[in-house]
Amino acid sequence: MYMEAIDLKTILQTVHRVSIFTHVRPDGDAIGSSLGLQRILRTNTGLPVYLYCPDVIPAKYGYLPGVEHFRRDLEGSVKQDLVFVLDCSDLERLEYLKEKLQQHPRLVNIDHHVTNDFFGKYNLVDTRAAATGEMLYQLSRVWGFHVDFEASLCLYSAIASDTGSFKYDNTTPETLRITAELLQKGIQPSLVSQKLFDERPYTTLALLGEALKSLTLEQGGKIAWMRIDDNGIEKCGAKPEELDGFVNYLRDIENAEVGIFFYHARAGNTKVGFRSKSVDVARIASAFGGGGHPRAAGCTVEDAPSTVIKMVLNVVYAAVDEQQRERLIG
Ligand SMILES: [Mn+2]
Repeated sequence: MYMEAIDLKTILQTVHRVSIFTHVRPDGDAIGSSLGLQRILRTNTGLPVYLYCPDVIPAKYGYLPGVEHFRRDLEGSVKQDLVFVLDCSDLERLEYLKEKLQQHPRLVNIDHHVTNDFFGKYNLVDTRAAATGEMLYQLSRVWGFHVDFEASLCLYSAIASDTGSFKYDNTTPETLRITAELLQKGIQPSLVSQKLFDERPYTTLALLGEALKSLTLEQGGKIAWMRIDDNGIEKCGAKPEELDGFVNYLRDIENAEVGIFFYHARAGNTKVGFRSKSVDVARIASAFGGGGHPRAAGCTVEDAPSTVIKMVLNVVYAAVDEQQRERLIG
């Protein structure tokens, strides 16, 4: 990482502009890293730094300084720029924005995903880093650049976001050492965690209340599920995207192995979200044409709502049964 960091510092002295790109459906690391790097480069080099993301930035990140700088379309040509692509395992993550970047002679790939395909001219990939924000702090150190309060708030938010508030296993001693240095700039951890994890619109809570009315436990509490439809969402004055994360409450129920959330859309399909503690739900979702990770997956099924629920529950019952059997044998 550091060899490349030194080359990059030299390149920074020869370019007139910098552009920073980050991925579609941006998360706290994508947004915080981009804003942090923009701030660090602006204050230490005086160069103009442009920020691009193919999606709208969710409103909850509005507290981050400079968040209004993100654009969805290119500002002029990026041919002569030094280009940073942050938190992306491959260029596909930039969707339509990737076109101007293929074969770019000064493309810098900074990322921490194990699946990174080294698409850059310069590749700073550290899979042990908890967040891209953590890598950027280290990079600023190597460059000898000052990280001010605003940049620290952005990088702290990036790290807090990707570590789930420092509670996932990617949180290393080095993560906490870097976080300690960021805190010294005057960050208020409670404010960041409130914005990133705790605060939600009133309508989201009303919607959760509505969905909870359908909460059902099956198979001795090993399966927990609930459902909602568009009428229920409208009744609460909420939007479908506010359902994000509801399925986690189901998995978090004591003794539940699998949580399933059904959203019946007016268009006639049902979006099914799965979370599990030990059952492979990616396999279940893929049986219905969906996919995901072993502990978090989803699919969309076109059938009558009650039929979808019955079909999905049957498959989950079988998977939970099979796992119980394996436990008894093993
Ligand atoms: Mn990340």
